[in-house]
Amino acid sequence: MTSGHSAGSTPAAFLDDFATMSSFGATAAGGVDREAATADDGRTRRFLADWFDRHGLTTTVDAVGNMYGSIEFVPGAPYVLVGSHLDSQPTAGKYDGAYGVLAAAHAVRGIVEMVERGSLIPQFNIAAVNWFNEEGSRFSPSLMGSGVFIGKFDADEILKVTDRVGISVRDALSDIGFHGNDRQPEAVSYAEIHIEQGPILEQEGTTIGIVTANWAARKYSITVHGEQSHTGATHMALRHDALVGASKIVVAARELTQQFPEGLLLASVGQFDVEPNSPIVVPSKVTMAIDIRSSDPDVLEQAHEMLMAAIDKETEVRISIDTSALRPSTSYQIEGVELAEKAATDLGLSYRRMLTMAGHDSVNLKDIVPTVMLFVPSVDGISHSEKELTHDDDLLHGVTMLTETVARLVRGDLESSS
Ligand code: HGY
Ligand code: MN
Ligand code: MN
Repeated sequence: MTSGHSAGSTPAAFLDDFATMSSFGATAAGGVDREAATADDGRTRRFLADWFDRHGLTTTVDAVGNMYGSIEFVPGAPYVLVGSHLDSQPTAGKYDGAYGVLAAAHAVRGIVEMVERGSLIPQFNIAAVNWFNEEGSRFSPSLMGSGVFIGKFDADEILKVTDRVGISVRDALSDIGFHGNDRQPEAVSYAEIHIEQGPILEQEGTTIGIVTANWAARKYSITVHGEQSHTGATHMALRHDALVGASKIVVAARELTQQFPEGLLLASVGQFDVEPNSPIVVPSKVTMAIDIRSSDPDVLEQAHEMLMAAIDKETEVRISIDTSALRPSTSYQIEGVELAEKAATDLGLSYRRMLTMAGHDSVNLKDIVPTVMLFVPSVDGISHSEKELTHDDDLLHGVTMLTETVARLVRGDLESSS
């Protein structure tokens, strides 16, 4: 650990901080397990709040647990926000989200130093952000904190959402001390950096990805209703086996992807709960979550129709669609893409434009302010796995790139280019 204030964002300090951060909720296989508002998420958040404090940033927390580490350069001016998320999937990698939050904190610190040195004249204020529950694994839907920030979700409704054992967002955030009541800062623009979660940058030997648009996605929660009976004593003709019905949907999701050219449609059932889950009982109920995505919105809609047809065909059980959410494919503002391209060129970093397959808080933020989304390479494209890896030099190039991008946003380059 660095000894404290004004340690700034040297490579050693960043890697040291990242190692400390990765120790919270660490798993034996080198990943982390810190779903939203768990005790380990709370520990990581306290580390971040302490970091903000030691580096002269003011920590505030809003009602849905979004954390801001801010500094006001220009009284009353809006904020350039830069962030990502500290929450993880269960048994996940240590980079997804957490890298972007720490990179944001270091970028903000770097910018404070530029302002103090007089090498940057700020037009706006700046804040690093940790958005609550990006992953959506413990509490659904995903992109929750940023969704409230942009006004897509109502904070009071979100606070009532419960996890699978009935704990509400409000109680979980209160338990870890992060159900705040601070005001959300007014945003003027947003930047985020993240691991790619795909293999393209690594395969091409490119250092920085600049995201132009997100893939379209549909997420469904489905309940398959059967009838509970004895596995050893019920005639086959009389069974209404919820697990058989659910299994057909699992296979249908896989087969959907085979109806399109390879790589155009991705689909899986990621969550699956069987009731009562006893060896001698024909299952009465299965709840499951399906995720389908495509770079082509028309393909996604065709796949949606095919999935609905497969569900309608089922006769042994009744299937209800509890929630069905569309995340449309939308573009990041071109002026932000161009700003990032100029920054990468000036830094001498190789870059390319690309799409994001995964969701990010930036997908929400770009609906209200110009937003820049950056990627660094992921080894073998692996993510949502303890095997997730990004090499240290790529992490550090990303921090440099993010800092330069955010410096230009704070300087008002977007406004002067329009
Ligand atoms: O990709 C996802 O949907 C997640 O929110 N990251
Ligand atoms: Mn993420
Ligand atoms: Mn993720």
